[in-house]
Amino acid sequence: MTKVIYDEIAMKRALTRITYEIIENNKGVDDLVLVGIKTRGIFLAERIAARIEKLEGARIPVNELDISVYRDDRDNAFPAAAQQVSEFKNDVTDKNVILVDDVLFTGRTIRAALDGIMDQGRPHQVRLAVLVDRGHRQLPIRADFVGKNIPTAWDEKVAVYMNEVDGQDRIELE
Ligand code: 3GP
Ligand code: 5GP
Ligand code: MG
Repeated sequence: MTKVIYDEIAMKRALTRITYEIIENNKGVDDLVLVGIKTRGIFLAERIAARIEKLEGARIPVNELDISVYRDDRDNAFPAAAQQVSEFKNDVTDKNVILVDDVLFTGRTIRAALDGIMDQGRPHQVRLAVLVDRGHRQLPIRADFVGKNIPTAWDEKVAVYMNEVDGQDRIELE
């Protein structure tokens, strides 16, 4: 059985609200840098940046982060030192970083992402924006900006579809 969490319109509204919250919480957009995690976090970060540009007239940089090198549970086929870490386009030192991902679950991805960010500079602050928080944290990590909190069973799955990769905007609980 699947349950629709967000249709296209509700997803738009959630992203617009999160964008307003980010601007208000940051007291403007000075020193803001967005970091999107791998596939869908990057598209979400780009959507937030587009909204900020509309509202504030400022183009906020979006950087891409692939956290697979930093995971604590990855298969250690290659030593971390030999793996390619792609550099951000922007320096994050002294910046207010907003880390963006689609789903927050155990928190291990975010812990790894923090390693990835710190490898590239020393931000003034890092805050987290996610579209869905599905619970089951295994680390002391929480999101600052949340689309929706969805209580889930451990083995349930939140399916996130985004236009950029899936041809539609929709979130379902499976
Ligand atoms: P994403 O790159 O768009 O975030 O982890 C690889 C992909 O699989 C991710 O896509 C993620 O959304 C999706 N995925 C779906 N269910 C799960 C899950 O339970 N755990 C993890 N790690 N990824 C999941
Ligand atoms: P965590 O590291 O917090 O356990 O999981 C977060 C990462 O795994 C996110 O990048 C997210 O994409 C993915 N993930 C975990 N659970 C789900 C889920 O139910 N649905 C989707 N779409 N992604 C998930
Ligand atoms: Mg993700």
